[in-house]
Amino acid sequence: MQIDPLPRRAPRVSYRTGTAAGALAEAGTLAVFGFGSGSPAADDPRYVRVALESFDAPVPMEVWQVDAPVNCGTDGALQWSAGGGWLFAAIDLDEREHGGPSATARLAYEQLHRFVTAHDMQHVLRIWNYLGAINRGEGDAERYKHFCDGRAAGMGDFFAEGFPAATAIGHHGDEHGLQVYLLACDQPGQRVENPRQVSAWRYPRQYGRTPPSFARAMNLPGRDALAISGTAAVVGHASAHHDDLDAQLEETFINLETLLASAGLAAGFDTHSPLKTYVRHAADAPRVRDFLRHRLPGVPVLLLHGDICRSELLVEIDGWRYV
Ligand code: 3EB
Repeated sequence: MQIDPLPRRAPRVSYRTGTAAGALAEAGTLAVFGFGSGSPAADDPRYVRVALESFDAPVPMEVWQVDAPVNCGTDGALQWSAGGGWLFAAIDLDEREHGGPSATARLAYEQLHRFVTAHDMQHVLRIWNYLGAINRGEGDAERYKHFCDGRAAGMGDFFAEGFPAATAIGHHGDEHGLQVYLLACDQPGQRVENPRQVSAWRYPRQYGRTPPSFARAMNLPGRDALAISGTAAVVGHASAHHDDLDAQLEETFINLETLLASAGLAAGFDTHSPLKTYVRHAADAPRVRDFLRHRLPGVPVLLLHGDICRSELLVEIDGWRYV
């Protein structure tokens, strides 16, 4: 007789102020993220300092919570936590110790792959990647292209059935630092693509030797939330509105709404739809904030200083839509 799997309620993601220790002490806390050089240190495997500066004061932290007791630990360079069928894992590597961006990305993905497989949490649903100087180098020599090579090599055939949703952003911290963290589950999600955009893994050769390996979004196993990948002003495979911030924001919004429709969700974002917005130029942050306040009143938004992986793109948005 087939036994129905337990429903997996999506982790709740919030942005809030307060102390990391306080958030870590709450029941069901799977992960806490501090942003920027002013974020506190905390000696807990569930806590990660992300090397992106926030444009908000006080700087919010991001908190992930599940409806179950949570275990956590470290395993070599990995830190992890697990509860209720969900797994968080993070790795922070120094490129100088591993031979550059490609070899480091490969190692990070090999380690994460090994770990999720060993813990029966093979369904990697969502991944974030933060690397330094992402746009340095021309054409095929750009560091992002090397990252894409190493990521694909480290993934191997593990994602043969389809890629996770993802974000890849350039940070302004120690430029040799690569941070990768993920959310996995013991049940599969469902990938969502954007009909306005060429799937990233099918991008033509002009964007690099190795096309970026990610899905545009992921419906979580319980169908109660959509994890939205980094979304920018890409139409077809081309970047639209080079160097026009307002037009890129409008195009990004059309892409976000198209993704929601493609995922079978009602339109719009609400007070339970936390979004992260990555802004290339600090001088653009106030304008981006105004745009978001006007277009997404009441929606929790974290505004972060980061480089988008194509140098002509000025802004990118990722996040969550709960059903
Ligand atoms: C794009 O649409 C913009 O390499 O993991 C967005 C999300 C982008 C994820 C990645 C890249 C990635 O192609 C760039």
